[in-house]
Amino acid sequence: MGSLPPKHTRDGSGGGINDNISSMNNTTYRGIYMYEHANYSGFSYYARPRSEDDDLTNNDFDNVASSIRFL
Ligand SMILES: [Ca+2]
Ligand SMILES: [Ca+2]
Repeated sequence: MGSLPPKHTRDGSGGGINDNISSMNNTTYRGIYMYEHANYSGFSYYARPRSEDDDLTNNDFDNVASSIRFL
């Protein structure tokens, strides 16, 4: 057949994520903040150390996170 389809490229500037996270699994012993916008701004979601959340829709944070900060 023809050529391969173009690869999907992620355009997250600064962090490598951009509105792609629907669940999280914090396997570290540090708290993690996820922020609505790049550069740690906007609405934030806090993940406790050693916690997981397989559904961020009920946190109003589905496909929202654009930056992450480890405490
Ligand atoms: Ca949740
Ligand atoms: Ca965002």
